[in-house]
Amino acid sequence: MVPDNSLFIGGRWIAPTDRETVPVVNPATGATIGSIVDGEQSDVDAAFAAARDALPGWSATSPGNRADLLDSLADTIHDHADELAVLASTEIGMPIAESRAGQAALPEAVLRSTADIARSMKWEYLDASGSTVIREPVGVVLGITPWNFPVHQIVAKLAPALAAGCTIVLKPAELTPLNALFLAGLCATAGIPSGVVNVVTGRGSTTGEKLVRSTDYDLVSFTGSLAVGRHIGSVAGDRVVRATLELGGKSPAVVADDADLEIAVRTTVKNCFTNAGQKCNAPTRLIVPEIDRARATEIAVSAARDYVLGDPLDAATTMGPLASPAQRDKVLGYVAGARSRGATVSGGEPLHGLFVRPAIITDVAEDDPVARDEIFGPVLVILGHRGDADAMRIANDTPYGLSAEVWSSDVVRASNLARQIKAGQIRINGVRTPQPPIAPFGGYKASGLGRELGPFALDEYLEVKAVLGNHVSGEE
Ligand code: TXE
Repeated sequence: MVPDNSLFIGGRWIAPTDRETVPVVNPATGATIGSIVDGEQSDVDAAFAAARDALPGWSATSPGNRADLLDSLADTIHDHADELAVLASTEIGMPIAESRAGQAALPEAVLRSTADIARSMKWEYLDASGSTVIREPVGVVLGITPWNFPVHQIVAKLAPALAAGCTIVLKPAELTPLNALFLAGLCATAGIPSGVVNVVTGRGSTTGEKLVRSTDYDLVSFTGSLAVGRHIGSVAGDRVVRATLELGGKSPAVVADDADLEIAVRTTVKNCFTNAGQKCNAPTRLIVPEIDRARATEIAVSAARDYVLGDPLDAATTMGPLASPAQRDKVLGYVAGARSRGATVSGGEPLHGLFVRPAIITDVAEDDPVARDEIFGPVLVILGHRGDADAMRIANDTPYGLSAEVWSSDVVRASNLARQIKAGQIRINGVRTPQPPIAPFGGYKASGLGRELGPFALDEYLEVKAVLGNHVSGEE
């Protein structure tokens, strides 16, 4: 269903013959599983032209019809859930159970909930001032996505964009382009009109840069690193084009002194090590009462030792490889750095290929790089606090603000703590994955701009027009 070296533009597979190709590699085995073309300027122009041509027809379709097509795409994803999950595990190395939940079931749920939101939204209404308020699509969207949750991250952009009446050009990560192309095929199967969804593959520094520098889009929605997000945001800002940015995190899991330490620590380890820790909202800083730090470390170390690393397609595997040599080297570098600065490190050893044992690190300064930087790997840092106020200080002492977790046996206390944390999504007492499809997702501070999922996501893709004076003659 995914032809090699092809782009999906204007509802057709285009296979340019004069482009550089980039291999797609299974990180668990090192085997090449396909290849993609590095899209050139002419591909970029063709994709935006197709999206621009499709815009008038698609935006004129009624919100109800668009919602029906999103449901149809959800049905199609449901029918192909196994293929999507296997492809995600093969491209990124994610254990198959995680792929099924996050790369098939969650995208399906996001599409269905977005369709419901579109049906119940007030697209046009008369407000108290007598103005007619009209919601209109922003226009052509450029969506640039990373590799860590390849299907979900695309659908989190595609669903609200299409519901709003926008058309989209997608540039998936070069590590996981096959998922995006497969999804494009599913869009066609679901009956989404030609040109509404287009996929241009290629590397970030080449194809991505050409897409971002184009003047043919009206909104860019990016998920990825802070550095690239800053760059894309500045290009968009310069052109006064809307940008939504979903960037990194260094999320805290705060454990109050009345929490069940064992459950809190074990759940945090599990949440942190999903997808081998390559998760922007992973709780990577476990902040426990200082008096409990040694015990918390023991529990975490024992939980980390239970991980079974191996073939992501084997149901017994609980952790796959890291996604690329760059990710593995980054993780090993941080672990070695912490060790050299006197930290106590358990795990973190490289195994064969891109496999790395999960690491639990403690006895580090709060401003140590392992406690401050987004590592994006299976590394959990344990810090001690001296009461709720101190825990809040540590939790908020980060440039990021994507998510957080709070643990307390007193729900009122937990909820008070949640309100004090500057982050876009906070989970109390292990209310956990899967991400509810309508809970807003996005960051405070350097974690980004805007929100994905739920009604707020739709607003990102809509302009609001107020038409004042409803008298045909123009009289008062
Ligand atoms: O991300 P990039 P990478 C963080 C995480 C990870 C680090 C590097 O810390 O270790 O980023 O990962 C495209 N113009 N996150 O290098 O480079 C690129 O092709 C246009 C957190 O993979 O940000 C891909 O499609 N596009 C994060 C996408 O941007 C460009 C998820 C993301 O790649 C571009 C991923 C350019 N100049 C990484 N340069 C999260 N928030 O979940 C790159 N791209």
